[in-house]
Amino acid sequence: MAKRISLLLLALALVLAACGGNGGAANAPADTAADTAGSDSAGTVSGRCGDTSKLGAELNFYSWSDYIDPAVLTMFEEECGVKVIYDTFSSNEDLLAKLQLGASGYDLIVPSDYMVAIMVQLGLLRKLDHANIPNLANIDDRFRDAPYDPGNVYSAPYQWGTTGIGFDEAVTGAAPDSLAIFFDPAQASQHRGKISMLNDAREVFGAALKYLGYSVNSTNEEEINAAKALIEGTKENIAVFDNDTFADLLVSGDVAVGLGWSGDYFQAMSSNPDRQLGYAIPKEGGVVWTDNLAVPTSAPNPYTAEVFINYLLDPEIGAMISNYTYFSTPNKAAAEFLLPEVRDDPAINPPPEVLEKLEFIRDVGETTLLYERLWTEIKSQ
Ligand code: SPD
Repeated sequence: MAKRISLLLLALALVLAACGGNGGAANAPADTAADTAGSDSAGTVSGRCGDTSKLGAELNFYSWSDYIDPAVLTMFEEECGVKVIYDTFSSNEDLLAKLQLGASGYDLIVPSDYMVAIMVQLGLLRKLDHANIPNLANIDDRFRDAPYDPGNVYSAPYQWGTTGIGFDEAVTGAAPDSLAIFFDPAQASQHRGKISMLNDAREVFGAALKYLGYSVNSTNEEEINAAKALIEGTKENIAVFDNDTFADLLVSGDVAVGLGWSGDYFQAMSSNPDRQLGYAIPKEGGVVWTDNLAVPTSAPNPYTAEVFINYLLDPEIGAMISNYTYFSTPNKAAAEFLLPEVRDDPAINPPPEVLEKLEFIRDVGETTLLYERLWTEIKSQ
């Protein structure tokens, strides 16, 4: 269904492009930092492509796997003449490492909440020129003043979701609703070798901390060490720590239960309606997150990146993305174009009483090093 709507919108975009809506920019030079002011007086295009005379021929987009409807990339290329090269990373920490290595060539990246804060502090992100992103007006108020970037100075929210329990009820017998399935030895050992966990220190520590009744952002060494002991205690039950294929592993039957990101599990559930796959937000609470569009300081094509951000924040494009990823959209104006199954599922768009139990991962400053050291110890045992 989602794919059919994508194709329809793609066909519409091709017709508009053929009618001369926005000229292509395949021969336009790469834009420069000095070239990023709003529209010029001569050649302004009032459409989804900004001022095409300023667009680069290519845009290097560095994001998570399975995180956009590929039809959106084709549509942008057909409409605006910019080829989007989509490359993927697996974790915020991998993304940070890549940027810290120096000029990455990436024009647009997708860090999560706490990583935006870290990157801003390190001077790795460029301020956004809001004049080039009028669709920021489509963003729901609650995403406008996030503590990691008040006023969206450096970032625009892209998708949000939760971290929870994906399961195959045909194997688990009942729908698990507690983190005990991972951390209670009696329960976890029933699925020995059939459990997956995210390959992400803050996420896995966050789950263990929450199970113990602590904050996912604990900076208390005793609490963090107790969480470490819990993770070590269940390590023999874990088949794999993975951020990219955990939902596929559930589908293939290689794992029976996992800690993973909501939309990835929902994509798997939607593609396998005959299976008893499910997703639950842990009753103890857990992690809620927002991933954001941001332009690295070193981006070769910042203007093109901002035009593409604006394109992604278009209401119909925003809906196309969520209808494909099954993650939630922060784009209020997209709501009317969402598939009912995406818009109305309380596990995809949790009600306030569930959201209350969830926490955003925050930058914990120097304690980050402690989490990383303990994580390395856990992984290397
Ligand atoms: N397959 C796309 C997954 C995107 C998940 N990003 C969430 C990061 C939360 N820390």
